[in-house]
Amino acid sequence: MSLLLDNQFKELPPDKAIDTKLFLDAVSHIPSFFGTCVMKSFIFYCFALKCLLSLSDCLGSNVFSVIKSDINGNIMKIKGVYLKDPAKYVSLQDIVEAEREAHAAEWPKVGATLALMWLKRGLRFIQILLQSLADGERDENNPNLIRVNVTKAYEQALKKYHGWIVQKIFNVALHAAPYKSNFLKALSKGEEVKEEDCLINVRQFLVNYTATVDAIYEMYTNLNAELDYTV
Ligand code: 0SG
Repeated sequence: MSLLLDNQFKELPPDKAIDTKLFLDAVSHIPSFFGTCVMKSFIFYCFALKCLLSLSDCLGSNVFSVIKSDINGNIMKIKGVYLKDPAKYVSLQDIVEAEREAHAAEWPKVGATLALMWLKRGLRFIQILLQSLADGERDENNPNLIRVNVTKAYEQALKKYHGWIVQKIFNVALHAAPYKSNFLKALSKGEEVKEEDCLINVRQFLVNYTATVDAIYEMYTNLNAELDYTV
């Protein structure tokens, strides 16, 4: 069975309200994915770099754990607000609107509104990466690399929010991106699945996932909650 289809996002209702609990359940599986596929390949890359260049402390050895804890931190922050009053915060929009009322001076750079602002960018990155793979976009000279797909996702979802230093860190991480075959195998929970069969699951997963990410972006636009500062 596919890791993605085990953790599918739910279909949105007609008003596109995103149920907070269902959303938190679905995104909670994302950080653990770093332990299976991305981390393994990165640790191998750093080990090789270390051997080759005798680097005592590989520059990027912590990049994926930083990303993992960043995403985890976003999720925990939203969950923390939700658990204070689940009946009040049924949808993500309930949370963002309540914070707008409660923290008018700092909003939207505050609380779960800020956490969701960043989380949605990571989710968009994953969406564009998966969509690009599902669409068969590839480097014809290196068809088992996913760098073109990762770069496309980064440029469209994250780059404009990153200053020079973080963009350089991305370049290091890019070279540690797993091979497509390993990436798809991890999505299939380690099973040997034909690429096309795995991509069928990816396309299926993307239906509700994309609708959810789009709805969060739409909400931020409608509430004028988007910020474009860089880190
Ligand atoms: C398969 C190969 C994958 C390659 C992936 C490369 C991805 C890009 C690498 C870039 C490394 C980014 C590392 C982290 C950067 C963070 O600084 C930024 C900004 O983080 C926010 O900063 C926090 O998330 C906020 O936390 S909050 O919950 O408390 O609100 C807050 O701290 C904010 C600053 O606050 S403020 O100054 O405004 O007060 N984070 C990002 O850029 C998001 C990165 C997401 C990457 C997703 C990659 C997914 C890969 C999936 C692979 C399947």
